[in-house]
Amino acid sequence: MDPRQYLAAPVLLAGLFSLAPIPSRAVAPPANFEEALAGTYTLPDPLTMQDGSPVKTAADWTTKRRPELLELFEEHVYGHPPALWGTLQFEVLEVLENALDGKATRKRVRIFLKEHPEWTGIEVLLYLPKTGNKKVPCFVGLNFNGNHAATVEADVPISTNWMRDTQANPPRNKPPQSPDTTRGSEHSRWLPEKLIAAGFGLATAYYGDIEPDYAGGWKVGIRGALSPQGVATEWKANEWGGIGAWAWGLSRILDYLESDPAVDAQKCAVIGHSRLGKTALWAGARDERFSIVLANDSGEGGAALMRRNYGETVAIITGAFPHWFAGRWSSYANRETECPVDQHELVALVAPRPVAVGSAVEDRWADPLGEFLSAKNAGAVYQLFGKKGLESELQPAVGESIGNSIGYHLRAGKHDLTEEDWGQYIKFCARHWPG
Ligand code: GTR
Repeated sequence: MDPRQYLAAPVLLAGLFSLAPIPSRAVAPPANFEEALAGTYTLPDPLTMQDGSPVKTAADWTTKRRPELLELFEEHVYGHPPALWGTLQFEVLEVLENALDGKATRKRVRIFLKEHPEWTGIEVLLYLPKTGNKKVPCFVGLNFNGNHAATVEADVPISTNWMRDTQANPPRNKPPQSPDTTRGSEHSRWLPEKLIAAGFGLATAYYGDIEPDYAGGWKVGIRGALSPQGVATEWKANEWGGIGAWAWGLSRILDYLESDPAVDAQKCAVIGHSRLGKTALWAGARDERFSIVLANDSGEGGAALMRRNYGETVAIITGAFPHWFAGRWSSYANRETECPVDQHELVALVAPRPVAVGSAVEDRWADPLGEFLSAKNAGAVYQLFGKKGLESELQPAVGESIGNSIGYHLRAGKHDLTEEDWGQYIKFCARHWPG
């Protein structure tokens, strides 16, 4: 699907909220790709509380500003998730000791809620290198096309859940596909063999297990299940959207990993690409058990600064994908400066844990410079902890990475999660997880 199809999409939810006198059907201006027209802006200061008082110490950040910013991101961008979900249960469906030519143990685990059988749960595909009794560090990420697409192994069952049809615009609810066409189709984004060889485990799950990615998908996903009104729910402007739901799912996968004695749950890095890069960043910002956060080509609503007018904008993304966010975020279409937060503060919410942002040069829709500037401007918070962010004022050369506790790399090529990106993320994690 080409998101540019949505350039003139109306912002349906704008005007529902009385935050400002905005038109009820704001139209998204076309995306700008001229750096000279990206506009000027002043970023909100992560080190100033909303009442104007300064954030001077790491303790001020941890006890006051971090909770305040999390609340602001929930209220204005991603929505509040529910506080309770009942009893989480795990069912180990398979343990295969000789996966990936004998180099890995493969597990399949179903995560579900005892009190909500109407939600079918999350099936996790877990590959772990053979390390004897040594617990292994793990990458944790959601995939776009089903677990059978993330691997070339022929005996990983094909997902029977809703699939996104990338040919259709808008995406339609597609019946399960034949294994012949989708098995391994996302292998190049997950490369379990490479991760295993580097000594890492991989836990991946299909994002559609948590909530199918279309406007009414919540009705059969976790949001519908957990809402007291079920499918009759009328979402309030500050309640969670799809990204909030998928991020919730990532935390439930981590709940399972904490219970698996083969996994080093102190070394679990959350990773995602594109809309799932936005999701990984939000999950990692909220859930401090993720010890490293990796956001690949995450763009608008991810690492890219919303105040920069370059590539996808709030108006465009909330017009095309209103179900991803809290309804309120669409009210900032064409008036981003009114939003109390910007995305460098989302990156900063990971502090003091390491966070890496990856961009691709040709991925102009995601605004690579905006992703860099966000990572750069999160640095002030890391400094409170005596940690270094990006010391350079400039993006690195293509193919290079920079940074310390905040990492950034710029890859040649298009919007994708590639072997080169993985090389950068493996290097970043190995540096922060010595031993
Ligand atoms: C696009 C959207 C981007 C990005 C991408 C993806 O259509 O405009 O923000 O999320 O989808 O997830 O593939």
